Amino acid sequence: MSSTSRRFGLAVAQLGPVHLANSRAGVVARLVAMMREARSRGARMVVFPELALTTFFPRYWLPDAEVTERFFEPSMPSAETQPLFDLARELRIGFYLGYAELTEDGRRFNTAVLVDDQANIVGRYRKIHLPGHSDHKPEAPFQHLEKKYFEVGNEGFKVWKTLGTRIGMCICNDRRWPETFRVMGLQSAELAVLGYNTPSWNIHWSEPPHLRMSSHLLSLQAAAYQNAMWVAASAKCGAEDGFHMIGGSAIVAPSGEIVAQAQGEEDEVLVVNADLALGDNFREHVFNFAKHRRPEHYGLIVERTGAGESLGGPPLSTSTSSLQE
Ligand code: CDV
Repeated sequence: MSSTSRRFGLAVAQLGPVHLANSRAGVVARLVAMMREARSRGARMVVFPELALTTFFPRYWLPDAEVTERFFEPSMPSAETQPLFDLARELRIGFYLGYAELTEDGRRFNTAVLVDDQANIVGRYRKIHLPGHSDHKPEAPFQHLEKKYFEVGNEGFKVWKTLGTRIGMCICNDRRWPETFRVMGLQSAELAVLGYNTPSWNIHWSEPPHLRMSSHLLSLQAAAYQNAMWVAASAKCGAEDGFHMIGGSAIVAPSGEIVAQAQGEEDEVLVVNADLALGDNFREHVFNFAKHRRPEHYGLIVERTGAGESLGGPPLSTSTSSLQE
């Protein structure tokens, strides 16, 4: 039996390039315009990108003090981001915003906040899966210094009851890890929201560029389907000072189907009148966790970080089994 529909106006605001020379005030003006558009098209919530207020600075090797000074936010809201909060309260719309967080005691996180339709910050998420490296790679065309500029998030994957639903947050690289969404699913999330900055080129190996888009969409679709939740993902994209990042902002239904996808690499708003009840059938049947999950067989997921020896049969290092072929 299918449940009665529960509609939720869900918007993703993709952001085109933000160059080093662009001011925060200019970026916030673009976000404000997209928030207005999202609301006028019926959205209850709008999802903005990861590190939305500045260029994607982890591509630059710079002195730590300069990075902290130029790119991090010591408070949220701040004078520059206050217009977003004011408009959210006026229009009665919630939002997700990614930014570089500097804590009072000087710690740095890649963070997102969840803001309700009265402009209260109701949730905070600090990015857990930090990609890239911490050393300087002068031979690479650009850097990916998230491991240098941020600490690993220390607050876990939570789900917030707000805006009439249950919302989980994550950031960019987290979307490639199934654990991210399963932990949200186990807290009955109906919607997962995230922002991302995905460079079109992989500096570690010559990955064909088209795979960047396909693995991005594949990750969102698998996450949505396997956890019976809506997934909304917002890119910062296009060429920032010549460094290209993929677009492909998308809203995915609990069926795993993409129901909206950005057409270009500029500022663009997607809105879907999402039926939150669509997830119920999946939660009650194929992904009825209480009925079908077998955690007694999943121990390795929390016991091991890297891949190791097989639990049965000869050690992999000496085995001649088909596993090695
Ligand atoms: N900002 C990111 O986390 N970017 C990564 C890239 C480096 C692969 C991503 O997963 O999209």
